[in-house]
Amino acid sequence: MAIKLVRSARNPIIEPRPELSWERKATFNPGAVMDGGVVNILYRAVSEEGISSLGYAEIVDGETVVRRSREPVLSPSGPHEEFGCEDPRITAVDGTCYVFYTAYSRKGTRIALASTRDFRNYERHGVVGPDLDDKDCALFPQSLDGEAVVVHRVAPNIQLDFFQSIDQMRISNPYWKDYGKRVEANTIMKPRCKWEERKIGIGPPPIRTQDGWLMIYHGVDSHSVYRAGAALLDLENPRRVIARIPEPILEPERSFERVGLVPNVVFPEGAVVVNDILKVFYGGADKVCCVASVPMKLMLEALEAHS
Ligand code: BMA
Repeated sequence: MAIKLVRSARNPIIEPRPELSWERKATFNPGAVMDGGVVNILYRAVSEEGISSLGYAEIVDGETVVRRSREPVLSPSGPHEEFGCEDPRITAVDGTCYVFYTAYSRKGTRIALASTRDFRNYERHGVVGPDLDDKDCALFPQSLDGEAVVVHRVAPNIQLDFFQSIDQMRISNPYWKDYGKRVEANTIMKPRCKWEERKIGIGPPPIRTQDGWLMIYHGVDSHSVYRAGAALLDLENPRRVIARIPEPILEPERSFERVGLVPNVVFPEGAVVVNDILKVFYGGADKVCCVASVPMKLMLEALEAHS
C-alpha cells in the first residue's frame, strides 16, 4: 500500500497577517528545527511589493503557534538578494542553527547562509555554493568522517558535496570554480517518475534513521504541480540512494494547497521527529504553512519495500 502523510486538522497553521506589509501576500515554505519541546520555524514571507524575507514562529505540540515575530528576522541585504530571501532550511549543530536560504537577484538564484543560536540574532555568512543558478540547499545534521555534508540543486537534479568545514562552502572556495562542468559527477538523484519529471530538490535536511538518511524531497511535473517524495541515502556513503518510493507521499489536494500565490504546490522544507512520529512542515500553494505526519516506522517500511 502506498504511504501518505496525514495532514493536521489544524492546517493551515500559519497564514499571512494582513496588517503586516512584509508578509501581507504570503507566509509559506517553513524550515523547522526542534529545541526541547519547541519547534522553531523560519518561513518565507512575501511583502505587498513581492519581495521575500524570513519570518519566525514558535510552535508547541507540533502544530500550535505560540509566538510570531512582528518583524522579519532576515530581510534582503546586498545585491545578491535584491529580490528576496526565500526557502530557509535549518540544521542545528552543537547549538548553532545553520540557515541555508535562496538569495534571489537579477543574476538568478544563489545559496546564502546565516546562522543563529537564539532565532533573534543572526550572523550572515554570505553566498555559499557555486556561481550558478543553485538552490534547495540543506546541511546534514552531523559530519561524516569529519566532513560537513550538503545537498543542493543545480536543476534538474540533486547534488551532494563534502567540505572540511562549513566555512569552506563559501562561493570564493576554488572548489566551486568550473562546478558547472562537474555537476554530473556530484549528482546523486535525478527525476525518475512522471510526477517529478521536470525537476527535483531536497525538502528538509536529511534525518538520520537506523536504516539510512531519510530524504524528503519535492518533484515538479510537466504541469508545474509540486509534490513530495521520500528516499533513503546510505548512512556511510550518502551519495548512494538505497531506496526511493515511486509514488508521492503528499500532493496538492486541499484548497490551501491548490489555490494561493502559485497553484498546486506542496513544498516540504522542515521535519522533526517526536515520539517516533515524523512531522513534515510544508508550504501550501505558496501562501500558507502546513504540517502533516506519519509514524517513522511506516515510512521506513515503505522505503524498505522500494530498496
Ligand atoms: C520554487 C521556489 C519556492 C516555491 C516553488 C513553487 O522555485 O520559488 O519558494 O514554493 O517554486 O512556486
